[in-house]
Amino acid sequence: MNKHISLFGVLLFAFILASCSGGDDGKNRPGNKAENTDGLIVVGFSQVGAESDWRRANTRSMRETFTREKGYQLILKDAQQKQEHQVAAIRDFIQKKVNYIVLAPVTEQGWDSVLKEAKIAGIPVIIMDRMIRTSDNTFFVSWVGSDFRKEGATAVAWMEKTFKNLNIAHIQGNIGSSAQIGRTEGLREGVDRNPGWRIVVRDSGDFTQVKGKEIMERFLGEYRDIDVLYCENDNMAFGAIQALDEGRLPYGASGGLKIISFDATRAGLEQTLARNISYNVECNPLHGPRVEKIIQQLQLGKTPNKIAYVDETAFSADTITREEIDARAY
Ligand code: GYE
Repeated sequence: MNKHISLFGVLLFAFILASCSGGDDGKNRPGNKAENTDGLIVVGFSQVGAESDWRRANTRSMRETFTREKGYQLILKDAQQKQEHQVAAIRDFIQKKVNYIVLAPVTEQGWDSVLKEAKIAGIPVIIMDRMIRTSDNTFFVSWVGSDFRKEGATAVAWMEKTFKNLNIAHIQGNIGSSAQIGRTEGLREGVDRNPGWRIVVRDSGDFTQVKGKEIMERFLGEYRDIDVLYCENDNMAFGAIQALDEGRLPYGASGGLKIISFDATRAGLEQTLARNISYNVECNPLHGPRVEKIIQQLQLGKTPNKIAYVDETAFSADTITREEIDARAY
């Protein structure tokens, strides 16, 4: 009898163990020392592109973090701002049986099927920078990035301190990306609250300098009575500045049209110190060490935070200092 009980006990224990490791969560959190034949942890990284200074700093941060010396093999694929390239990259990572997939998604929607494939393959997915919308929250283990709506609200709070009546020109980032959605949402809330504010022209410049210039040229052809340009990243602001220079329209913190920008990259802050950009809201791209921390937690079988926002600040042309720019890591 005793023998039977203990045999039953062993079987039950084995069953519980098997069901724990076979569960969906177990698949997404290996908790093992997954590594390639050289003993390196293989990380497949699908990057949006190289559209901006922010993006290039983000790529650099990932490359500097995931080095062979530190025990990683980084496979980086640049999607040139195309979601279909990202989907293909993720499928390739699955085939290569990488240990982790890091995705910086170009847009929020459209990831369900490919992430399901990663989940079935048992490869944990970490989302970095922009967010995704999925039908199943277990398609990714963790996300780290910025609170884009808060960034928009920060810019709007500055506008509210400064202006009552406003004609606003709005250059948006990639439509459908979290950075665009949040920053646009922040502005929309400001316009809703302030009866004297009007958005007079709006278009998307895909976060690039070339498009920022093109759009600003067109705006100026249509409408010259603009008080504020709300520009959703530094590079598009650089393009807009070129167009303003060529169109000979006064702008800057000392008089004329005011430019608000996002990212606060070193080049963006130079333009802020020069008083060309009046207000620049920080967006921090140095996610490499943050993603590494998540991977290290997973390696130890720990559960990282599902969502982690980065702390950010903002810089005004009236208060920024040379020291702040020189201390900037990107
Ligand atoms: O603001 C922009 C880049 O997703 C936060 O993408 C990122 C944005 C950033 O191209 O410069």
